[in-house]
Amino acid sequence: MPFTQPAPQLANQYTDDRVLRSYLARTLCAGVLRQIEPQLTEMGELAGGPLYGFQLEDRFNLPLHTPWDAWGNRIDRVEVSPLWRAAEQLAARQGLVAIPYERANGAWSRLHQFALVYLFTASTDVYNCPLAMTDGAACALSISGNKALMQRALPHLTARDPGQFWTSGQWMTESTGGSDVGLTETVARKHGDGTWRLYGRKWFTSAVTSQMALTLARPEGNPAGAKGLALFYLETRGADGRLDHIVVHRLKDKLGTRKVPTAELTLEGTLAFPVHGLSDGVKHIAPMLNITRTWNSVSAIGYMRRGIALARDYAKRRVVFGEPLSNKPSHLDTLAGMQAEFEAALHLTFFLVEVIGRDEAGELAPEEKDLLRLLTPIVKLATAKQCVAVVSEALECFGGAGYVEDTGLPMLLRDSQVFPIWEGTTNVLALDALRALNSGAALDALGKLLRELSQPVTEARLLAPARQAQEACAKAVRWLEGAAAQGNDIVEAGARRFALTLGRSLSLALLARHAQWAFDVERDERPLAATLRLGHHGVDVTSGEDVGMSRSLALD
Ligand code: MFK
Repeated sequence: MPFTQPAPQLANQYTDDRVLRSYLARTLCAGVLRQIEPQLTEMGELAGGPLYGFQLEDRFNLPLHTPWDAWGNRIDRVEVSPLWRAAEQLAARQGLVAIPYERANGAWSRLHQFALVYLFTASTDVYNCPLAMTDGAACALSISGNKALMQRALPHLTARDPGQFWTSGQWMTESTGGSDVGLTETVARKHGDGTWRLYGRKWFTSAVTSQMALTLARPEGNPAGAKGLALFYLETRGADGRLDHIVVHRLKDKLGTRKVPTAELTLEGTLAFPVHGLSDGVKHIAPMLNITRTWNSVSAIGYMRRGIALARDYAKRRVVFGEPLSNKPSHLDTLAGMQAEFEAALHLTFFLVEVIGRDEAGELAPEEKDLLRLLTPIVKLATAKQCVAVVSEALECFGGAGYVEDTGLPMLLRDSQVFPIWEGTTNVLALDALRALNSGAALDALGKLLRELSQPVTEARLLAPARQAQEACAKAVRWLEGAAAQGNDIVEAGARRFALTLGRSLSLALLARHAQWAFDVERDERPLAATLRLGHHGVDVTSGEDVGMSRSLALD
């Protein structure tokens, strides 16, 4: 018989996840953990078993757009894959959007939700995208004060009954650009009957199958720029079930997220309702962006974990040069490096989730609100970059098999590559982080947090990384002060490295704090090893003198 290689297998993705379980054991009180653990176990079983198998079988089922019916009627039917249909049912039943709005566990409800999302995400081919936008829309509507729209949409967006559940789109991107949203060309026209109707072309509308969308448009006569835009709510279909003056031109042919039906479409007089006044649309959609950016971070750690889980299992099954890969020191060192980045990213992301949960429960002090505004972009940009690096490394752990489509592995990398791009690229988010500094209040809060995180750290081997985190952050702040004196170009040029340093420093501090706890309580030195390794990878990427020479290096 010729040799055949056993394929990698996934165990229960919750019970097998030391890092998540240890984090939850430290963070949650025993009662809450006891209450949510059966659901986490169930989701972990699905994610590592039936859903994973379904995902591999569903590989060729891309969304299908049928513009016309046989008789020449424009229908723009979009069908999604069987896995996506199942994922929607599952997501609704498990309350993946509903949980933080039901708030059964108070400030911990966000953690409950996102722990489930983290387990769900890598087995459902980016169904997290419509869920993220649905959660973002529910959040933006909840704080809009628009009672009519809240009463109309929130019961659907947060429904657990799949028959009642709606998803929402977030239609921002136009061909003028996904970053500079103030250039939006879509116009909102008030008709004689008092209704608002939208006219314009949306260039990148993810999950066009959604029942509603939040979108930006410029009421006629408003000035150019972001302030002149307004936030509108629309329902995609009229009472007759047909698309409401929306023409879908085509679905995008993308590198990854290929199951997501992302469309180019034109609004040709679609009925819409202002959510919150007739200006400041970017400001009013920002709460949605902050939630979708958090989903992005949670999804990034979910994909890192998936790559590592598969690579780890495979290392025990793959025999080379006379022994399993799991006996090879060079391979183990590679896996350990990936694991350290993942553990840091997980603690960073779930820290953000904790703060959001406390914010929604009304528990944040004003300076913590400033910190939250800063955390969202830095966690998103740092984890997205880590995810691409870790998942790329995971593919390499399989050698040639990692490059072959029917292993399901290349798809992981293609899907991961979206995390630094959508919901704001690394540079756009770095500039957002600068805006979030709020005259230094957020940086003061971050410095205070880093000091607090270092206080419980007493184990001798953890002292240096805890100090390293504080020093790197302090150095970044000094860099910013110096750069500000040299002018805005220097600040902008160094913004990415500044923001990455803040994100990585905080993740190191969080990891060290957790490592101390795991060392004391669980007698586990693995988080300590992850902390030391991350410290060696480095967290300080602050700019030096070279930053002023970027232009000539980049272009000449
Ligand atoms: C897996 C999970 C993810 C799945 C989701 C997939 C969905 C994909 C489909 C998409 O929609 S992707 C497109 C996502 N697009 C973006 O993320 C936009 C990226 N660009 C930015 O974020 C720019 O920074 C921004 C458009 C916000 C900049 O625009 P402007 O015109 O320069 O606005 P400005 O002046 O900075 O901000 C306007 C107001 O909003 C300000 O408030 P004030 O008017 O009171 O001064 C800002 O403070 C506020 N603001 C902006 N960003 C904010 C914010 N407030 C809170 N949080 C933020 N993040």
